Amino acid sequence: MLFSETLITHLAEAEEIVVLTGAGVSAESGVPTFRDEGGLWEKFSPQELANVEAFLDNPELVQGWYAHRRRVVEETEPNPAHRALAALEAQKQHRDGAFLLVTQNVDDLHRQAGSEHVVELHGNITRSYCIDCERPASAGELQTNGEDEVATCPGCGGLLRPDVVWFGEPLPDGAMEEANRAAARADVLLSVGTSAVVYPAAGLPLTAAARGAYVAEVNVEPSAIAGEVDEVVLGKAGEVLPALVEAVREQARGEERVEQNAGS
Ligand code: BJW
Repeated sequence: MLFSETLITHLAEAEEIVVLTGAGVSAESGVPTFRDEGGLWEKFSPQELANVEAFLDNPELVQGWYAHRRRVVEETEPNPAHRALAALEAQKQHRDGAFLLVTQNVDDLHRQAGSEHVVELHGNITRSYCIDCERPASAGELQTNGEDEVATCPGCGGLLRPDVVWFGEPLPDGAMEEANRAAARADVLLSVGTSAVVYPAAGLPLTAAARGAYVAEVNVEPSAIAGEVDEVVLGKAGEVLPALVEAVREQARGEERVEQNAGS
Protein backbone atom coordinates (compact mmCIF):
# COMPACT_ATOMS: atom_id res chain seq x y z
CA MET A 1 0.00 0.00 0.00
CA LEU A 2 0.99 3.64 -0.47
CA PHE A 3 0.76 4.47 3.22
CA SER A 4 2.02 2.75 6.36
CA GLU A 5 0.20 0.69 9.00
CA THR A 6 1.57 3.24 11.47
CA LEU A 7 -0.41 6.02 9.80
CA ILE A 8 -3.59 3.92 9.77
CA THR A 9 -3.19 3.11 13.47
CA HIS A 10 -2.45 6.72 14.43
CA LEU A 11 -5.55 7.91 12.57
CA ALA A 12 -7.76 5.13 13.97
CA GLU A 13 -6.68 5.85 17.54
CA ALA A 14 -6.38 9.66 17.33
CA GLU A 15 -8.49 11.73 19.69
CA GLU A 16 -7.84 14.88 17.66
CA ILE A 17 -7.06 15.16 13.94
CA VAL A 18 -6.19 18.23 11.88
CA VAL A 19 -6.12 18.16 8.09
CA LEU A 20 -4.46 20.99 6.17
CA THR A 21 -5.40 21.14 2.50
CA GLY A 22 -4.09 23.07 -0.50
CA ALA A 23 -4.85 23.43 -4.18
CA GLY A 24 -3.79 19.83 -4.98
CA VAL A 25 -6.89 18.49 -3.22
CA SER A 26 -9.10 20.25 -5.80
CA ALA A 27 -6.89 19.45 -8.81
CA GLU A 28 -8.87 16.31 -9.61
CA SER A 29 -12.08 18.42 -9.62
CA GLY A 30 -10.53 20.47 -12.43
CA VAL A 31 -9.49 23.53 -10.39
CA PRO A 32 -5.96 24.50 -11.49
CA THR A 33 -3.28 24.62 -8.78
CA PHE A 34 -1.11 27.69 -8.28
CA ARG A 35 2.44 26.54 -8.82
CA ASP A 36 2.31 23.30 -10.83
CA GLU A 37 2.94 23.20 -14.55
CA GLY A 38 -0.17 24.62 -16.17
CA GLY A 39 -1.10 26.12 -12.77
CA LEU A 40 -2.71 29.47 -12.13
CA TRP A 41 0.53 31.36 -11.79
CA GLU A 42 2.04 30.20 -15.06
CA LYS A 43 0.62 33.15 -17.01
CA PHE A 44 0.63 35.61 -14.10
CA SER A 45 2.92 35.50 -11.10
CA PRO A 46 1.39 35.80 -7.61
CA GLN A 47 3.14 39.15 -7.25
CA GLU A 48 1.31 40.41 -10.35
CA LEU A 49 -2.20 39.49 -9.30
CA ALA A 50 -2.53 38.38 -5.68
CA ASN A 51 -1.79 41.62 -3.90
CA VAL A 52 -3.72 44.79 -3.32
CA GLU A 53 -1.27 47.01 -5.21
CA ALA A 54 -1.77 44.95 -8.39
CA PHE A 55 -5.53 45.21 -7.90
CA LEU A 56 -5.41 49.00 -7.54
CA ASP A 57 -3.04 49.32 -10.53
CA ASN A 58 -5.14 47.13 -12.80
CA PRO A 59 -8.57 46.33 -11.33
CA GLU A 60 -9.98 45.21 -14.70
CA LEU A 61 -7.30 42.52 -15.05
CA VAL A 62 -7.60 41.25 -11.48
CA GLN A 63 -11.43 41.33 -11.47
CA GLY A 64 -11.42 39.53 -14.83
CA TRP A 65 -9.07 36.84 -13.51
CA TYR A 66 -11.29 36.21 -10.49
CA ALA A 67 -14.45 36.24 -12.64
CA HIS A 68 -12.85 33.50 -14.75
CA ARG A 69 -11.90 31.51 -11.64
CA ARG A 70 -15.41 31.89 -10.15
CA ARG A 71 -16.83 30.41 -13.34
CA VAL A 72 -14.39 27.47 -13.10
CA VAL A 73 -15.33 26.88 -9.46
CA GLU A 74 -19.07 27.11 -10.18
CA GLU A 75 -18.70 24.35 -12.76
CA THR A 76 -16.72 21.98 -10.51
CA GLU A 77 -17.79 19.45 -7.94
CA PRO A 78 -16.07 17.86 -4.96
CA ASN A 79 -13.93 14.83 -5.86
CA PRO A 80 -13.23 11.61 -3.92
CA ALA A 81 -10.53 13.40 -1.86
CA HIS A 82 -13.00 16.00 -0.53
CA ARG A 83 -15.56 13.27 0.15
CA ALA A 84 -13.05 11.04 1.95
CA LEU A 85 -12.12 13.88 4.30
CA ALA A 86 -15.82 14.50 5.05
CA ALA A 87 -16.18 10.76 5.77
CA LEU A 88 -13.15 10.81 8.09
CA GLU A 89 -14.70 13.72 9.99
CA ALA A 90 -17.98 11.81 10.28
CA GLN A 91 -16.09 8.82 11.73
CA LYS A 92 -14.44 11.03 14.35
CA GLN A 93 -17.48 13.02 15.42
CA HIS A 94 -17.64 11.45 18.84
CA ARG A 95 -16.91 14.75 20.55
CA ASP A 96 -16.27 18.44 19.90
CA GLY A 97 -12.79 19.31 18.72
CA ALA A 98 -12.01 15.83 17.41
CA PHE A 99 -11.57 16.99 13.81
CA LEU A 100 -10.66 20.26 12.12
CA LEU A 101 -10.20 20.78 8.41
CA VAL A 102 -7.99 23.79 7.71
CA THR A 103 -7.98 24.77 4.07
CA GLN A 104 -5.99 27.26 2.04
CA ASN A 105 -8.47 26.77 -0.79
CA VAL A 106 -11.05 29.40 -1.63
CA ASP A 107 -13.27 27.14 -3.75
CA ASP A 108 -15.83 26.00 -1.12
CA LEU A 109 -15.56 22.36 -2.23
CA HIS A 110 -14.91 20.94 1.26
CA ARG A 111 -18.23 22.29 2.57
CA GLN A 112 -20.00 21.08 -0.57
CA ALA A 113 -18.58 17.61 0.13
CA GLY A 114 -20.07 17.67 3.65
CA SER A 115 -17.13 18.74 5.84
CA GLU A 116 -18.52 20.63 8.83
CA HIS A 117 -15.62 21.93 10.88
CA VAL A 118 -13.77 23.96 8.25
CA VAL A 119 -11.43 26.93 8.69
CA GLU A 120 -10.79 28.86 5.47
CA LEU A 121 -7.41 30.52 5.91
CA HIS A 122 -7.41 32.39 2.58
CA GLY A 123 -11.07 33.35 2.32
CA ASN A 124 -13.70 32.27 -0.17
CA ILE A 125 -13.90 33.24 -3.83
CA THR A 126 -17.69 32.98 -3.89
CA ARG A 127 -17.92 36.17 -1.79
CA SER A 128 -16.91 39.73 -2.77
CA TYR A 129 -17.06 43.11 -1.07
CA CYS A 130 -16.44 46.82 -1.61
CA ILE A 131 -12.94 47.96 -0.66
CA ASP A 132 -14.29 51.32 0.59
CA CYS A 133 -17.55 50.68 2.49
CA GLU A 134 -16.94 46.90 2.92
CA ARG A 135 -20.53 46.13 1.89
CA PRO A 136 -20.84 42.55 0.52
CA ALA A 137 -21.40 42.48 -3.25
CA SER A 138 -23.92 40.28 -5.03
CA ALA A 139 -23.11 38.19 -8.10
CA GLY A 140 -25.11 40.63 -10.25
CA GLU A 141 -23.07 43.59 -9.05
CA LEU A 142 -19.86 41.87 -10.19
CA GLN A 143 -21.11 41.61 -13.77
CA THR A 144 -19.44 43.95 -16.24
CA ASN A 145 -20.06 44.49 -19.92
CA GLY A 146 -16.53 44.06 -21.15
CA GLU A 147 -12.84 43.97 -20.43
CA ASP A 148 -12.49 47.72 -19.87
CA GLU A 149 -15.34 48.02 -17.41
CA VAL A 150 -14.66 47.84 -13.69
CA ALA A 151 -17.21 46.44 -11.22
CA THR A 152 -17.99 49.03 -8.55
CA CYS A 153 -20.16 49.26 -5.46
CA PRO A 154 -23.70 50.53 -6.21
CA GLY A 155 -23.69 52.18 -2.78
CA CYS A 156 -20.45 54.20 -2.76
CA GLY A 157 -18.73 53.59 -6.12
CA GLY A 158 -15.74 51.77 -4.52
CA LEU A 159 -14.00 48.90 -6.30
CA LEU A 160 -15.35 45.40 -5.67
CA ARG A 161 -12.84 42.71 -4.73
CA PRO A 162 -13.01 38.99 -3.96
CA ASP A 163 -13.13 38.02 -0.28
CA VAL A 164 -9.78 36.24 -0.47
CA VAL A 165 -6.45 36.84 1.27
CA TRP A 166 -3.73 38.36 -0.87
CA PHE A 167 -0.01 38.44 -0.05
CA GLY A 168 0.76 40.87 2.74
CA GLU A 169 -2.81 40.81 4.06
CA PRO A 170 -3.84 39.40 7.43
CA LEU A 171 -5.77 36.15 7.53
CA PRO A 172 -9.48 36.25 8.55
CA ASP A 173 -10.04 37.13 12.21
CA GLY A 174 -9.43 34.17 14.50
CA ALA A 175 -8.74 31.68 11.66
CA MET A 176 -5.04 31.13 12.29
CA GLU A 177 -5.55 31.16 16.04
CA GLU A 178 -8.13 28.33 15.79
CA ALA A 179 -5.90 26.39 13.38
CA ASN A 180 -2.81 26.82 15.57
CA ARG A 181 -4.67 25.77 18.72
CA ALA A 182 -5.93 22.61 17.00
CA ALA A 183 -2.51 21.81 15.46
CA ALA A 184 -0.82 22.15 18.84
CA ARG A 185 -3.28 19.65 20.39
CA ALA A 186 -3.58 17.23 17.45
CA ASP A 187 -2.50 13.59 17.64
CA VAL A 188 -2.28 13.45 13.85
CA LEU A 189 -1.94 16.15 11.21
CA LEU A 190 -2.44 15.31 7.53
CA SER A 191 -1.14 17.87 5.03
CA VAL A 192 -2.73 17.26 1.65
CA GLY A 193 -2.02 18.77 -1.77
CA THR A 194 -0.06 21.82 -0.70
CA SER A 195 3.41 22.94 -1.80
CA ALA A 196 3.81 24.30 1.77
CA VAL A 197 5.55 27.48 0.69
CA VAL A 198 2.97 30.02 1.81
CA TYR A 199 3.02 31.08 5.45
CA PRO A 200 1.56 31.10 8.04
CA ALA A 201 -0.39 28.04 6.70
CA ALA A 202 2.77 26.03 5.98
CA GLY A 203 3.80 26.37 9.62
CA LEU A 204 0.86 24.29 10.88
CA PRO A 205 2.38 20.83 10.20
CA LEU A 206 5.60 22.02 11.83
CA THR A 207 3.71 23.24 14.91
CA ALA A 208 1.93 19.89 15.18
CA ALA A 209 5.19 17.95 14.74
CA ALA A 210 6.94 20.05 17.39
CA ARG A 211 4.09 19.20 19.81
CA GLY A 212 4.43 15.46 19.20
CA ALA A 213 1.76 14.79 16.58
CA TYR A 214 2.27 12.19 13.86
CA VAL A 215 2.48 14.29 10.69
CA ALA A 216 1.96 12.86 7.21
CA GLU A 217 1.68 14.56 3.86
CA VAL A 218 -0.17 13.36 0.77
CA ASN A 219 1.11 14.86 -2.46
CA VAL A 220 2.09 13.82 -5.97
CA GLU A 221 5.58 15.08 -5.15
CA PRO A 222 7.39 15.98 -1.93
CA SER A 223 6.49 19.46 -0.66
CA ALA A 224 8.84 22.09 0.77
CA ILE A 225 8.41 20.59 4.24
CA ALA A 226 8.53 16.90 3.28
CA GLY A 227 11.85 16.47 5.08
CA GLU A 228 10.28 17.55 8.35
CA VAL A 229 7.25 15.24 8.48
CA ASP A 230 6.95 11.64 9.69
CA GLU A 231 5.59 10.16 6.49
CA VAL A 232 5.27 11.24 2.87
CA VAL A 233 2.55 9.45 0.91
CA LEU A 234 3.16 9.99 -2.80
CA GLY A 235 0.02 9.82 -4.90
CA LYS A 236 -3.08 11.66 -5.98
CA ALA A 237 -5.25 12.85 -3.12
CA GLY A 238 -8.36 11.47 -4.87
CA GLU A 239 -6.83 7.99 -4.87
CA VAL A 240 -4.87 7.96 -1.59
CA LEU A 241 -7.48 9.49 0.73
CA PRO A 242 -10.44 7.17 -0.02
CA ALA A 243 -8.16 4.14 0.48
CA LEU A 244 -6.66 5.59 3.65
CA VAL A 245 -10.03 6.49 5.18
CA GLU A 246 -11.40 3.04 4.34
CA ALA A 247 -8.36 1.42 6.00
CA VAL A 248 -8.90 3.55 9.11
CA ARG A 249 -12.58 2.55 9.21
CA GLU A 250 -11.64 -1.15 8.93
CA GLN A 251 -9.08 -0.86 11.72
CA ALA A 252 -11.52 0.97 14.00
CA ARG A 253 -14.17 -1.73 13.34
CA GLY A 254 -11.63 -4.43 14.19
CA GLU A 255 -10.78 -2.69 17.47
CA GLU A 256 -14.49 -2.38 18.35
CA ARG A 257 -14.97 -6.13 17.73
CA VAL A 258 -12.03 -6.96 20.01
CA GLU A 259 -13.47 -4.71 22.75
CA GLN A 260 -16.93 -6.26 22.39
CA ASN A 261 -15.50 -9.79 22.59
CA ALA A 262 -13.44 -8.87 25.65
CA GLY A 263 -16.58 -7.44 27.32
CA SER A 264 -18.83 -10.44 26.56
C1 BJW B 1 -1.48 17.22 -5.71
C2 BJW B 1 -2.31 16.86 -6.73
C3 BJW B 1 -3.14 15.77 -6.49
C4 BJW B 1 -1.23 18.51 -7.44
N1 BJW B 1 -3.08 15.17 -5.30
N2 BJW B 1 -1.44 16.60 -4.54
C5 BJW B 1 9.06 34.86 4.19
C6 BJW B 1 8.87 33.82 5.08
C7 BJW B 1 7.62 33.54 5.58
C8 BJW B 1 6.52 34.26 5.16
C9 BJW B 1 6.71 35.28 4.29
C10 BJW B 1 7.96 35.59 3.80
N3 BJW B 1 7.83 36.63 2.94
C11 BJW B 1 6.53 36.97 2.87
C12 BJW B 1 5.85 36.16 3.69
C13 BJW B 1 4.40 36.15 3.92
C14 BJW B 1 3.60 35.58 2.80
C15 BJW B 1 4.25 34.30 2.28
O1 BJW B 1 4.03 33.23 2.76
N4 BJW B 1 5.06 34.40 1.21
C16 BJW B 1 5.80 33.25 0.71
C17 BJW B 1 5.35 32.94 -0.71
C18 BJW B 1 7.24 33.58 0.83
N5 BJW B 1 2.31 35.30 3.39
C19 BJW B 1 1.35 36.22 3.43
O2 BJW B 1 1.50 37.34 2.95
C20 BJW B 1 0.09 35.86 4.17
N6 BJW B 1 -0.27 36.90 5.09
C21 BJW B 1 0.53 37.22 6.10
O3 BJW B 1 1.55 36.65 6.36
O4 BJW B 1 0.03 38.28 6.82
C22 BJW B 1 0.81 38.84 7.87
C23 BJW B 1 0.11 40.12 8.29
C24 BJW B 1 -0.29 40.25 9.59
C25 BJW B 1 -0.92 41.43 9.99
C26 BJW B 1 -1.16 42.46 9.06
C27 BJW B 1 -0.77 42.30 7.74
C28 BJW B 1 -0.13 41.10 7.36
C29 BJW B 1 -1.08 35.76 3.19
C30 BJW B 1 -0.91 34.64 2.22
C31 BJW B 1 -2.05 34.69 1.21
C32 BJW B 1 -1.91 33.65 0.14
N7 BJW B 1 -2.87 33.91 -0.86
C33 BJW B 1 -3.01 32.98 -1.99
C34 BJW B 1 -4.06 33.55 -2.95
C35 BJW B 1 -5.46 33.37 -2.36
C36 BJW B 1 -6.49 33.96 -3.22
C37 BJW B 1 -6.67 33.25 -4.53
O5 BJW B 1 -7.02 32.06 -4.57
O6 BJW B 1 -6.46 33.90 -5.54
O7 BJW B 1 -3.41 31.68 -1.50
S1 BJW B 1 -1.47 32.64 -2.81
C38 BJW B 1 -1.84 30.95 -3.16
O8 BJW B 1 -0.89 30.10 -2.46
C39 BJW B 1 -3.21 30.68 -2.52
C40 BJW B 1 -3.00 29.31 -1.92
O9 BJW B 1 -3.95 29.09 -0.90
C41 BJW B 1 -1.58 29.39 -1.42
C42 BJW B 1 -0.94 28.04 -1.20
O10 BJW B 1 -0.84 27.34 -2.40
P1 BJW B 1 -1.05 25.75 -2.40
O11 BJW B 1 -2.45 25.47 -2.00
O12 BJW B 1 0.01 25.10 -1.63
O13 BJW B 1 -0.97 25.44 -3.97
P2 BJW B 1 0.33 25.10 -4.87
O14 BJW B 1 -0.09 25.23 -6.27
O15 BJW B 1 1.49 25.88 -4.42
O16 BJW B 1 0.62 23.59 -4.55
C43 BJW B 1 -0.23 22.54 -4.99
C44 BJW B 1 0.35 21.24 -4.49
O17 BJW B 1 -0.54 20.20 -4.82
C45 BJW B 1 1.70 20.89 -5.14
O18 BJW B 1 2.61 20.52 -4.10
C46 BJW B 1 1.39 19.68 -6.03
O19 BJW B 1 2.46 18.74 -6.10
C47 BJW B 1 0.20 19.10 -5.33
N8 BJW B 1 -0.73 18.36 -6.16
N9 BJW B 1 -2.05 17.73 -7.82
C48 BJW B 1 -2.18 15.63 -4.37
N10 BJW B 1 -3.95 15.31 -7.46
